[in-house]
Amino acid sequence: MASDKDVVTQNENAPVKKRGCAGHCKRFWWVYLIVSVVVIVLVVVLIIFVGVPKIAQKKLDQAELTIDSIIISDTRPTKYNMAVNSTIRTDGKTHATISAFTGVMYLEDLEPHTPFASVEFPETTSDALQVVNVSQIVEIPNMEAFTTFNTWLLANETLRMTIEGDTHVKVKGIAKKYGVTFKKTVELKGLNGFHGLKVTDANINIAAKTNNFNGTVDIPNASILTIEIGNATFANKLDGEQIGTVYMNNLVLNPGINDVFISADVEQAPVLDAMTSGPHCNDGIIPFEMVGLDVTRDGEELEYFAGALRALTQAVDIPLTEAFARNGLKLDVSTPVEVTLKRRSKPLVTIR
Ligand SMILES: *[C@@H]1O[C@H](CO)[C@@H](O)[C@H](O)[C@H]1NC(C)=O
Ligand SMILES: *[C@@H]1O[C@H](CO)[C@@H](O)[C@H](O)[C@H]1NC(C)=O
Ligand SMILES: *[C@@H]1O[C@H](CO)[C@@H](O)[C@H](O)[C@H]1NC(C)=O
Ligand SMILES: *[C@@H]1O[C@H](CO)[C@@H](O)[C@H](O)[C@H]1NC(C)=O
Ligand SMILES: *[C@@H]1O[C@H](CO)[C@@H](O)[C@H](O)[C@H]1NC(C)=O
Ligand SMILES: CC(=O)N[C@H]1CO[C@H](CO)[C@@H](O)[C@@H]1O
Repeated sequence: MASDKDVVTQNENAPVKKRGCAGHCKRFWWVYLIVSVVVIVLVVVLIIFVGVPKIAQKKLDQAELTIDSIIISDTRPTKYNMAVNSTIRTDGKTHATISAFTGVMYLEDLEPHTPFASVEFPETTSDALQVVNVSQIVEIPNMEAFTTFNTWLLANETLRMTIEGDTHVKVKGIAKKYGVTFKKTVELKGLNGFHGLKVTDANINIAAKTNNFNGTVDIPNASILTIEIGNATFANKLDGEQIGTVYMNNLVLNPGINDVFISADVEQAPVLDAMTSGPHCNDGIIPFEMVGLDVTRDGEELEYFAGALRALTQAVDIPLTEAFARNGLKLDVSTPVEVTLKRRSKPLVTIR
């Protein structure tokens, strides 16, 4: 290198003889040859060691990842099975192979970025459309991080998740593999606090103290996740006081509307009070609240779901007039309305 530089420098400093070029070129042809070879080698080396990796990284960054569905199943206290069906789209102009790699997942909008899962991604190519489906056991690397992910998934309308891992790209025609980073942030729809949840069927047994309520809840799942939760229990609250326990056994949330059977042990006195006096005696729709207590599966605690359900207070309005009527308790909900109307000088309407 040093001698080449010297030669070039000499050349630059040499007085410019415009007419004597032919002779000069003949004498120093070997200098030009060496300089040309060095330049070509440098350019090739730059392309291979700087250009191609940069292009490879850029191409990888431009690739688009779509998560089509995620299934969380076989949930155990410290591990579960995660299946992900995803698609990677590129412009399809490069021919390259991306090595298999371990990708970690974390919430993009929560610092510090703490992985809640680690997933093995298979080797892929840079074809315009790549389907990447994985299914594997995930050992929970950080319980708090996974609980937080579930909390956000449950509470938020959307959440951003990043998948990141170091891998290698092999470009067709070049033997060398280049180190690149796979990093994609996707926006997932969350369960939005079960927004839109409603009880479509309610049954009461006024003669019993336990297991005296059951019904069907429609739980909307706006997300693309299927989650096997297990046996979940909730505190049933009325005016902020716990008056019972709600059970949802073998709870699995699928994308779309989920009809879930619930049963409960509920203290009847506060409910009867609410049905016969106070602001809800008119319509018989009682505004309960549900807060997560526990989640178990085959008797084992699933802390990462329980923590998420405890963080959410879910309002549930339950129409109870018909359920009481079926028990022979005709709580004439129109009575208080009539009383109000009678107090006025002329009755306006009769609400039935
Ligand atoms: C991925 O697709 C396959 C085939 O349609 C299906 O059997 C599997 O359950 C899907 N996995 C997920 C995570 O949706
Ligand atoms: C991968 O998932 C897609 C849906 O996302 C499905 O259509 C395809 O059949 C799956 N392939 C395999 C091999 O599971
Ligand atoms: C998601 O919900 C959590 C609380 O449940 C909140 O602290 C966080 O800011 C939300 N994040 C986004 C991105 O909405
Ligand atoms: C629901 O409750 C009603 C009234 O107590 C009862 O007759 C019915 O058997 C219960 N349904 C189930 C599936 O337990
Ligand atoms: C839920 O509880 C019921 C009744 O105790 C039990 O039969 C069932 O196996 C439990 N389900 C799970 C997923 O643990
Ligand atoms: C009520 C609701 O949010 N339903 C959505 C549940 O998830 C499916 C598929 O992800 C959507 O199509 C529904 O609109």
